[in-house]
Amino acid sequence: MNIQWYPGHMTKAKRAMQEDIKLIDLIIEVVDARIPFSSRNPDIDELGKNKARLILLNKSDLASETWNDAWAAWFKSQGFHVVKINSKSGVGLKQINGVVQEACKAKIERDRKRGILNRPVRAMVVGIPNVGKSTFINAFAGKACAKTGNKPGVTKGNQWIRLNKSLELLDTPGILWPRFENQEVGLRLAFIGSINDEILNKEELAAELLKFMGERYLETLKERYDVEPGDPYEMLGQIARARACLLKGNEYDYKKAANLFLDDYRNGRLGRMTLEFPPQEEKADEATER
Ligand SMILES: Nc1nc2c(ncn2[C@@H]2O[C@H](COP(=O)(O)OP(=O)(O)OP(=O)(O)O)[C@@H](O)[C@H]2O)c(=O)[nH]1
Ligand SMILES: [Mg+2]
Repeated sequence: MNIQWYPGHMTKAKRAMQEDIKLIDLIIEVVDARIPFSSRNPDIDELGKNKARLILLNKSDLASETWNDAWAAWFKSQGFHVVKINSKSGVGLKQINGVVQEACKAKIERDRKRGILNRPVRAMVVGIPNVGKSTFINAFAGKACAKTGNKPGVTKGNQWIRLNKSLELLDTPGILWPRFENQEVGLRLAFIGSINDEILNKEELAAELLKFMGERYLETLKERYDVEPGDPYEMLGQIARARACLLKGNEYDYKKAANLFLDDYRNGRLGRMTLEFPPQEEKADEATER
């Protein structure tokens, strides 16, 4: 399966971000803790050069805690400020104000020297589609200011949200990049729901996720769907059987089983599952957490 999704609205959104970057002190990059590498848009480094940087490991409730910590340590070692959060429950949000002040220390000091008092930090919240940028902003603001939804492409344009006297946030539409250098990246983005489902073959996608999980998280599959390791399409058939996804004549409904399985994964019903690991530590641990 060759995955590519770069609709026109993303080109426009990127241009709008390039315009607004002049006003910005800090880039807050929201990534999905299940795929912290693949959910980073390489264009953001270019866009954000010379800006203070903060990475939010969001949806940390859907990824393994051990790996969340390993990723946080890795990003720190690369010079980023990092906070792991769950925007749905609010876990982790309290730390953010302090980290923002720390990340913007140089700017605050510069302002002070010029006699500018209390100019708010302006932060642009960026990331690929569906990682939870708008949910984070709402949770952090304590009220629903930005539209959210469990599909990619919900936010359509840039929107300023004045949080308080010391911080203003700019919500932006999720953007991808024109060509995935590696198809594994495209697949993982599709697994977590950052690619428009309408352009995907869901059965093939489910088979790919089953292939991966069969290697790393087989116990989970056995427990939930009574699946035996083997050919991914056979495994999908076993899910159809376990979940009574049947067509007329009792044939397996692979499409329905694929949708059900992907939906279970995306919503964390299979437990906390990290899909990629920081460099060096790839082989170190096989742990799953439920
Ligand atoms: N489990 C879990 N779900 C989350 C979390 N944060 C956001 N979500 C869900 O993820 C989905 C996408 O959230 P949005 O805030 O609309 O994502 P976005 O990044 O603004 O997406 P676009 O505007 O489309 O780019 C929603 O269904 C949220 O409820 C989290 O920390 N944990
Ligand atoms: Mg949004």
